[in-house]
Amino acid sequence: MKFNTKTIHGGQIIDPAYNSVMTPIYQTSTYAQDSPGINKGFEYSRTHNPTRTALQNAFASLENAKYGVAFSSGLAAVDAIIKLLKPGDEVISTNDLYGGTYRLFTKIFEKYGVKFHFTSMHNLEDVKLLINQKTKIIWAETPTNPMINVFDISGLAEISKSNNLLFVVDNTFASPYLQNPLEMGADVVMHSATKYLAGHSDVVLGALMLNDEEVAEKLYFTQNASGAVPGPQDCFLTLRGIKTLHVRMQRHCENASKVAHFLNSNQMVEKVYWPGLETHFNHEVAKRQMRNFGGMLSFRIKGYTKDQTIKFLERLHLFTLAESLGGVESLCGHPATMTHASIPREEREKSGVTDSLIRLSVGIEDSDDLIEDLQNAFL
Ligand code: P1T
Repeated sequence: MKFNTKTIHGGQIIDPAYNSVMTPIYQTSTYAQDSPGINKGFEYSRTHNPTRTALQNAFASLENAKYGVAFSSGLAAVDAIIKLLKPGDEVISTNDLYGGTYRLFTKIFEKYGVKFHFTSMHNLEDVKLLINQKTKIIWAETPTNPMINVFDISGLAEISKSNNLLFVVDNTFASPYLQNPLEMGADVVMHSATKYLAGHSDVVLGALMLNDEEVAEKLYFTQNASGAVPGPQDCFLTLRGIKTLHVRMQRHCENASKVAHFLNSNQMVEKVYWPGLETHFNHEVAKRQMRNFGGMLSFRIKGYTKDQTIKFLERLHLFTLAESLGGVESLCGHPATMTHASIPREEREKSGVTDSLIRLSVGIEDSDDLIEDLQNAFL
């Protein structure tokens, strides 16, 4: 089945109860049993829920994985992965990553004795140098949030394999439409399904996709034992969103390309970070491992201070100033004070997240209107 068909049918069955074409919202916490343990496979909705099962099957299908695991948020999915570890274990992570992931790693899991190393993954040798006996996981975001860096997934997978590590790729910014890390050697793919998968800024939800049965069992165990599960309504909305993923992503990419080229040709703009530009640091890697370049971009305006940058954001109208990304509507953000505020200034500036950085989630509106909105915000 091709990707554009999978978004609509992948892993889905006609619901057996009444042959409904759309998976119903099974809004129930529990299920009647004929006798203790004699039931139709569903006992309690933290453990299993038919709407969630349908969504998990869709997740697996999108990433060509055997298993899909749904969580109540992207961060709950990250949390379940790190809970595979024990005190003393170490993780090597990209130093340019979502601020909430950084906060979870450093403020929650470091307390339990897990150690995190943050590094740029441009140079694979830097990653190798951090590996020791205690290393268990390589954690990569690509493209990264918010610098839109791209890292060589196959190269990292090779390092991971030869050292017996678990290689996890946060594929949120690309979505499965643009790249499938499992096919490039990753062991687990993680998504904040809140973003492109659900696609309409109306759900918070997380996903893990993988092929290894033993790891999958552990993740399903954590899903039930820790209990960070999404409700059936949110599972339904995410399933519904996924059905148009390919159509939305195509337009996101087209619009982002137009916006990136517009900004890139503007005299006032210092730099645009979008992997489709030939000037992008890892344009060649992006061309090789992604099918297109995505709807996320960042940029900075020459000489702008923090105040001027924030004023620019306030002058935008169609781009709504808001956290999050990946919805049909365009959003803009100031990573230094919003999504990445929890990373100490010194740390975030090392990866380029300075006060002049602006992040755009380019939506699927008419690109002329989006460009006009940006044009009007330049003084
Ligand atoms: O918000 P949540 O569904 O818990 O997902 C967390 C998360 C994980 N990974 C990446 C790459 C992310 O971008 C996010 C969430 N990001 C935002 C809310 C944001 O505005 O960047």
